Amino acid sequence: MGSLRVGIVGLPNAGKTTLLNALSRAGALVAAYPFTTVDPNVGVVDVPDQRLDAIADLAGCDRRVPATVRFVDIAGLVEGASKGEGLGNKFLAHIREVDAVVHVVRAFEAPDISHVTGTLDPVRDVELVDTELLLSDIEMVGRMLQKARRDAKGGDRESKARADALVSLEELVGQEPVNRRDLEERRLLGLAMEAGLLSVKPTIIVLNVGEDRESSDRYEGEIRSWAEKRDIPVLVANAEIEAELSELDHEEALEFEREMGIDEESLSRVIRASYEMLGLITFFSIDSGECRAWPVPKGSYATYAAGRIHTDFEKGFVKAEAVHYQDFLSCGCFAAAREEGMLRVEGREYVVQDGDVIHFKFAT
Ligand SMILES: Nc1nc2c(ncn2[C@@H]2O[C@H](COP(=O)(O)OP(=O)(O)O)[C@@H](O)[C@H]2O)c(=O)[nH]1
Ligand SMILES: [Mg+2]
Repeated sequence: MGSLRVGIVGLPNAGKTTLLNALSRAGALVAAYPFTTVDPNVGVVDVPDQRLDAIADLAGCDRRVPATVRFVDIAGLVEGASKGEGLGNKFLAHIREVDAVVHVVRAFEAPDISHVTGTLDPVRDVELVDTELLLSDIEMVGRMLQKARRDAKGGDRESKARADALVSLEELVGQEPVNRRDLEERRLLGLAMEAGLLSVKPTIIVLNVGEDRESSDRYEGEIRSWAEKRDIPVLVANAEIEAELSELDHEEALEFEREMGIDEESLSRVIRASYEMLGLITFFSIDSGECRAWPVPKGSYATYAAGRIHTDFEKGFVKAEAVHYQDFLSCGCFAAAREEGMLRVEGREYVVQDGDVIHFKFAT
């Protein structure tokens, strides 16, 4: 699942890079596992999960491998990006490739850090970015429509149907805000996905607040009422402080958080929300002293899950022995779970559930 990615977008100086740095280190801090940076713009971030520790403690595993989310810092969005301003086209190409979006919005005051739009106004900023993405989508659908019309000229029925569908999609994308439900109802979601429409990608907003509580609360209220109408979740973080905190050791960080009255969960929430946005659930494996959390898309079959661990597991799949982690915790081990009738024997098409602890049997 290493290929699923969350793109971090936002205006320059909104705090994207700061957030990515904080996330990368925070993930490592929470799970005490080294993060890997593939390139400076990409952070592979551990997903904090207390279930992993609980299972590993009980099973006596020394090694714990959490699930990860890959975040990509996508710089270069400015007003006019859809017309190729700034890094516009390059930016838009990168963001089309991600599976979900974290939109960082600046809500911190800092006279020395310039603001591209002049003044602090999170709702205006979020709308500006939103508009660029929308314009770019409209252009994208327009181009696809032109091509479909050309193809349809020959009288080809499929191309004609495609052109008709694109006309409907164009209408829908033109009226903000588009949502997945509308698209699904009108059977246009597949086409929207093919186009990589930005306005349809699962999105959360991270409001990057400063230290002044009063103005933070005000901005938060404004952003929330904007986002609510669009079904976009809002999370609040102070990226700069989080980045500084992530350089301290765990005890120091806790102390500092208490003093500052900071919500220690803010980064974990961003990571978890991103994970869920990607449509991922977690199953666990225990093997030779290693307990591992595996991300799979919701609705995955047991055979697919097996293949995550090893291609041999998928090819030679015989059965999956599964126990929900709560039952695993109450029984203490696989053998006890089997005795108490908690261990389920599942076949190839078993739909893996979030929190399953699974042992695969396979033949070579
Ligand atoms: N005061 C304050 N400064 C911040 C905060 N977040 C980021 N910055 C600073 O703002 C500048 C731009 O941040 P950066 O992460 O590079 O923004 P990007 O352009 O969106 O990647 C840097 O100097 C950061 O240290 C914050 O929450 N509070
Ligand atoms: Mg940056």
